[in-house]
Amino acid sequence: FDRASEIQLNSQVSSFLKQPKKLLINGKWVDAANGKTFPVYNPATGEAIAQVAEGTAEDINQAVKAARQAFENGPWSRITVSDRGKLIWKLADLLEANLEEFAELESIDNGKPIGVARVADVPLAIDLLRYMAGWATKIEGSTIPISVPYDPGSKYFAYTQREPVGVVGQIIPWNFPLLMAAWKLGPALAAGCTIVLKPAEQTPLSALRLGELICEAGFPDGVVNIIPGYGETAGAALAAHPDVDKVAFTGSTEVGKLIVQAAAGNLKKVSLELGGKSPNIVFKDSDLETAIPGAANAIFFNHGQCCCAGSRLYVEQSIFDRVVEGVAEQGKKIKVGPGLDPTTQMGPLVSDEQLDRVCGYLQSGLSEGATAVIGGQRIGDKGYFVEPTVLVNTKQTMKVVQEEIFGPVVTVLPFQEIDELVSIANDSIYGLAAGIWTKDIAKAHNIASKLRAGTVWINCYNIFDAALPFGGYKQSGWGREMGREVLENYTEVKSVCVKL
Ligand code: TXE
Repeated sequence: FDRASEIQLNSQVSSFLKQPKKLLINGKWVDAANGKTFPVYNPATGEAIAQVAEGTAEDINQAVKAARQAFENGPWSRITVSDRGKLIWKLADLLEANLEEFAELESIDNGKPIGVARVADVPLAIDLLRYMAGWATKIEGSTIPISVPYDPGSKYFAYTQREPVGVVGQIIPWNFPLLMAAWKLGPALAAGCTIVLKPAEQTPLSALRLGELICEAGFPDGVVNIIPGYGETAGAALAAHPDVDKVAFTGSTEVGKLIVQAAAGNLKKVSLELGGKSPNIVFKDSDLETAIPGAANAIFFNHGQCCCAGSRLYVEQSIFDRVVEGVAEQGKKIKVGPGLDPTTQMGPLVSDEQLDRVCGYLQSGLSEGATAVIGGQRIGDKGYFVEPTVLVNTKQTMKVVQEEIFGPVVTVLPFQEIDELVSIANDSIYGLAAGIWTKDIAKAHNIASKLRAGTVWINCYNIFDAALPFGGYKQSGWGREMGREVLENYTEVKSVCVKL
């Protein structure tokens, strides 16, 4: 841990960190209207690594104005769908050409292991952009036969077309900073929208670097505007802005509710990807060789800072001890360290605030009678490291079982009957994801159909593809990211009816 500040940065990353970090408005990099900046920290050391222009309501106004102008009058409003797709593809190529730089930037800003950013965050962002580039030319309407009872004998030709929803505000979190930017920008651009993106204040760096690539790719001015800043100021102004047609948000359920209220002013469209407390279920007939590492990966991947983390592990009674021991064994083996150390498997949490939140949950669980088989504490006093933790002796009603911890903490509970299992698995305000481990395929499908979750993984976990929709039931959100479904978020349907 002590070596964290000594790790050498790649030269592109060091030179990027040294440049001033401004706002991208109408194709130009500008200072914040109030001239202020805010610090960004390396979570492995707690040291400030950059100062970033702090966008507020005034900057959001300017950015929305630019996005409106680009949507209505600029070259983007006349571009062919094919050229739209080519620009998105070009952005993906530029990202690929700079993969190593982005992996490092993501690691130093968010804390995640560089090896993970290199094979997951950046490649998934590239794939998503390419997948969405393909959709630009395939957003179709349909022709619809109609009969009009009060106009007998007349003939009509009716069709629908999908049009871009307009100016879109996008507010993203810090757990996958680049990937969340790609998830949001890709479909909005494919649909022909213009965008004001607000990255999370903890992790704005990769979005700003992506902004440079957006300019380099040749997107017209004003199509993508990037305004780093705080949620309560820049984010709230974007969600409430009367000239924004749609807001897309990923973050906490609590803020998701504020977004809905803010959006009510002009009834802008809203899509939300919020928290989760996903059940991961291991049956006695599962292949434990894969189920045990799978259950460990479901919670420990990205330090548990995943909205779909398999944070409630339910294990069939007869194999409970074996699975607990196995998952604990896996957790113990994880090498925790600074993200830039190539041997690190788990980095620090993103911020001191998250560290406090996760430690608060650990204390709450332990004081209510839970036992930590492994972990349960912060590691050291520098950086925001927490031990991988497995909690047993928990009860369904405890806070640690009901609330999203967003850290490397799994609670394990035994079950005996399938009906009881389904009811405790669904006993959550959330409904984002779930996992099932069994060799009995009929049982797997049967339970999958009963779980109130937007994604169910069977004999696997954390599997993502740009083509596979992702999103939540219940308080985990509205709408879907990725796949064909996400395009619904960014298009309006127009019905056109012609009397022949
Ligand atoms: O999230 P926030 P925080 C959950 C997770 C975590 C908790 C808190 O449980 O522990 O949320 O994290 C912007 N109007 N998730 O506080 O505040 C903010 O600037 C408009 C789950 O970091 O929701 C950032 O860009 N915007 C999650 C974004 O919202 C506002 C990922 C997310 O921050 C705003 C992150 C406001 N009033 C946290 N307030 C997931 N679904 O993956 C904040 N923001």
